[in-house]
Amino acid sequence: MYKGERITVIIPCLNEEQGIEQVLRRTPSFVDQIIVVDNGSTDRTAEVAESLGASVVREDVRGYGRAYKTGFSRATGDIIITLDGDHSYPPDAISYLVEALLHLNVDFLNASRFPVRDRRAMSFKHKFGNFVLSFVMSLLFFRWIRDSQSGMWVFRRKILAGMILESDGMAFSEEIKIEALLAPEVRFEEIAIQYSSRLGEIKLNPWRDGIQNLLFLLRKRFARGSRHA
Ligand SMILES: Nc1nc2c(ncn2[C@@H]2O[C@H](COP(=O)(O)OP(=O)(O)O)[C@@H](O)[C@H]2O)c(=O)[nH]1
Ligand SMILES: [Mg+2]
Repeated sequence: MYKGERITVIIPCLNEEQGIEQVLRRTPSFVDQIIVVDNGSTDRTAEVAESLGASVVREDVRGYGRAYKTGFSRATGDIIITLDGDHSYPPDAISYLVEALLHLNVDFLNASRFPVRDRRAMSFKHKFGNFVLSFVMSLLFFRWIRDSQSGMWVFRRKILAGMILESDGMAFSEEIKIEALLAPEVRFEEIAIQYSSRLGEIKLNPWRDGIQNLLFLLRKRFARGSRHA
């Protein structure tokens, strides 16, 4: 509980036994519910997460977006915070982000990884790809967004009811931000966090996921753009 608000943390994991341990050890004690969505891991992710007090939900259908949708269906908090299980996003920033959500009086706060302060955290190729995706999203949706691919968001659970979330893959990250931006009643802000190098093996396939995310943006804009109009 934080200032009267129930807090749920959701972490999608595909073979993150190393990272999830660090993430859970550093998650603040005011968090009421921690959901680890185990996306068919073959390592000790589920055991480690359970032993550190998380509720582990298994989702056998692979996919980052799919894992989140399963996690959301179990969440009971007023405020939801998401992050990767690889310890690249800072669990220490959870209190700062929740405080900022309340202080700024917004409904969706995107934690931006840029500018990246730790040189080892992101390659030039990834920075460039992220820039292109964020730039295109900004142009298509008429709102400057610095980090369309960030996996750390803080938002009021009630806003999910008005969202149409179709992506089961990596494009889920941009989709939830687009849905938040398009809803007139949802106040959206972005705030900087420190991003660091992940533990364990990367699951992202930069070319495949980058191109898919770009195509997804275009489809979302032109196939569904008039929905909120
Ligand atoms: N790519 C991918 N990631 C998944 C899946 N299920 C859960 N994840 C988790 O989603 C998070 C993001 O993946 P990651 O490799 O860190 O991608 P990046 O942060 O964009 O470089 C990690 O915590 C993964 O373990 C899945 O099916 N595919
Ligand atoms: Mg990651």
